[in-house]
Amino acid sequence: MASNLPIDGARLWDDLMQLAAITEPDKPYTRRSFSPLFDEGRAWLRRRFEEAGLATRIDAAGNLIGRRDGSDPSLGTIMIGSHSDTVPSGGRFDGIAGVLTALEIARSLADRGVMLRHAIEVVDFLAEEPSEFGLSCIGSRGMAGAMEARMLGYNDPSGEVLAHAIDRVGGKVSSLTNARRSDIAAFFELHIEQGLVLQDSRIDVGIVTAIVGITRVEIVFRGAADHAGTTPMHLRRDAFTPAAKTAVFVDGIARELVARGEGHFVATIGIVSVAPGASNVVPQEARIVIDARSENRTLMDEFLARLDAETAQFAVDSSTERAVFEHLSDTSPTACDSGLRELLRDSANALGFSSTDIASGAGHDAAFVARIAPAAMLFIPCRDGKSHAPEEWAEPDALAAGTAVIADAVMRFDRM
Ligand code: HGY
Ligand code: MN
Ligand code: MN
Ligand code: MN
Repeated sequence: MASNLPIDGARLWDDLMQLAAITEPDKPYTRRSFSPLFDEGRAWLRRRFEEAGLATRIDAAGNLIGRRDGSDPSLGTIMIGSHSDTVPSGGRFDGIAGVLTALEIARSLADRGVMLRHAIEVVDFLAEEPSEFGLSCIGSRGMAGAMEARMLGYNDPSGEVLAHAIDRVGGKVSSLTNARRSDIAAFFELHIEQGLVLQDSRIDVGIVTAIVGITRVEIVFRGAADHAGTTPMHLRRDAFTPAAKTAVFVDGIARELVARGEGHFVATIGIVSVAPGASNVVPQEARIVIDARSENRTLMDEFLARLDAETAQFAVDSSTERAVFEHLSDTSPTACDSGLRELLRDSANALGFSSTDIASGAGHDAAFVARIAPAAMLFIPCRDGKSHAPEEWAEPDALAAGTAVIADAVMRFDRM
């Protein structure tokens, strides 16, 4: 039996388009974490949270949280949320769909004067996308007590240190050590699928089984700047050569691991920089960041070991130095809570929506929240599986349907 918490799909859609419009005008849709546009988006969200009667704050990890107390404080908190930052030239749904559907649920409760037994919190997690500091899921990592001291020392190209940036957006790094939450009874995150399964199978919602493990490795090769015209090939210490060999190696080993059929494996080199960066200067330094993902930890460990061995050899072969080989971050595969998945399935059925189990090849804040609370994710279809690009699109009805399913599951959980 559906719990019938009506969702105002038009209000939700209007909010989404308004927040999405806060973007770098010449690179839609870009609202990078820690940027002035991110702050503008946060200010917009905070106003919306407050209009919905939520007690709003920024926690020590820099997460924006809106809270509506429950009737029984002993029962803890039902948390719903996602992130409002984007990748460069990203889309209008990745992240903010999950924040705004959470807000819509809180608003629907407020509109009807419904007080749940649990408190409910709407969350915009800080910097879910890999930030300019090289780290992703900064806010959820902090909330889960998983922020390592070394990470707070990471800096961005401007030289700002992450600890300073978190404080700058309202966090309090000095209190991070006791930021780990223990009161969250359940966490739900709605997200676009960022894949083709739901669209191709014409299924309304995806109930996420597990979230892929992600390891990001930074490698810097250092050689010697030389004249491109007068330096003979055998005398060069070209830093880009080992970097280029690494790119070919990573592509090859990823395909080899996939061919074994022991689970999902992907590897991407999305960041490449060369210094000094002139066509007539032999590169002195080359920096790459590798993003590798798998739900099979053994495959990941083999990849990392071979990457270490091969790139060390590439440096020797090109008379350069592998100056940096650092695991910027490393998360293992995360299973979503089976009880909450069951609730989502019951809610989808009760509301007449088709559903399927689905694994997530994308990383999400839920993977960190799962370290401190039962966590579940609901996917809605996105057109042609496209995401991390301006063409990203989801239908208003799909957004409303996903919100209704989570709202129903929240009401069911609250009554358990
Ligand atoms: O990169 C990811 O998987 C997510 O979109 N942050
Ligand atoms: Mn993303
Ligand atoms: Mn996302
Ligand atoms: Mn996420």
